[in-house]
Amino acid sequence: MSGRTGLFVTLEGGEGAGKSTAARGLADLFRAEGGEVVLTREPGGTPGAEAIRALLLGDIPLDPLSQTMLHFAARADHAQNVLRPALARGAVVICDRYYDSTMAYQCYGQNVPIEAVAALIRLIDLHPDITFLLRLPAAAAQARLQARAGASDRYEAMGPAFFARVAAGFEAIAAAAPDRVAVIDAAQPPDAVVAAMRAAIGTRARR
Ligand code: T5A
Repeated sequence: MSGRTGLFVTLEGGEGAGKSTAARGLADLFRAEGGEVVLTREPGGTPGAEAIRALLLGDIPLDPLSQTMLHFAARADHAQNVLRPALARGAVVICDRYYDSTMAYQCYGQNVPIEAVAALIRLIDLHPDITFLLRLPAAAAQARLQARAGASDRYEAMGPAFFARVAAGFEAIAAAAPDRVAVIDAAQPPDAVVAAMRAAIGTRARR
């Protein structure tokens, strides 16, 4: 992207893998090193995208293709109004989920055609410098979510077969893009997860 000098980091994985915890830890680490850090999430990150998030995580029935288009509607607003400007300013941008989640949840999980999502990814045309796939066995993720009380959203309410397809999707994405996607053992303590991410970033050139 023209004028881009920042670093775009995304975190991916299943429910309860520890993405939000790790994203906060990584942001703290970069802030301590100096420079601007933007910590954001998808779906969400702008007022419009947060409104779409409420619809997506709510319980109004929505066809999977409709969900896909809503995820990209939110993403387009987020990319245009938060991600691109922050990267142009030279910020480190840490985003909790991005387009790999659409591939994993909507394509692998809900049978939306991969080519449809690939076309939308090309349309947005903003790619992470590095993506962390936080890998955690399903039983461990379930234990973490049960320990954290709260109501289930649209996706958390899906069954184990759905989550197995999503996990397989993330593994396929990582295998297909080893230069971009780094797999992290998310069963480690939070500090170790953050340290592993920071070490992986340290070996990659900033644009
Ligand atoms: N979605 C999203 C799509 O279907 N398509 C898309 O394109 C996109 C972008 C978003 C939902 O939308 C779907 C995917 C999601 O279902 P969300 O609330 O943002 O909803 O969902 P998650 O990203 O899954 O958020 P969670 O909070 O459920 O999981 P996290 O962020 O992976 O886990 P976190 O950090 O909140 O931690 C969970 C618990 O584990 C503990 C934490 O303290 C917390 O209690 N924990 C650890 N415990 C031990 N060791 C560690 N290393 C730990 N890390 C965290």
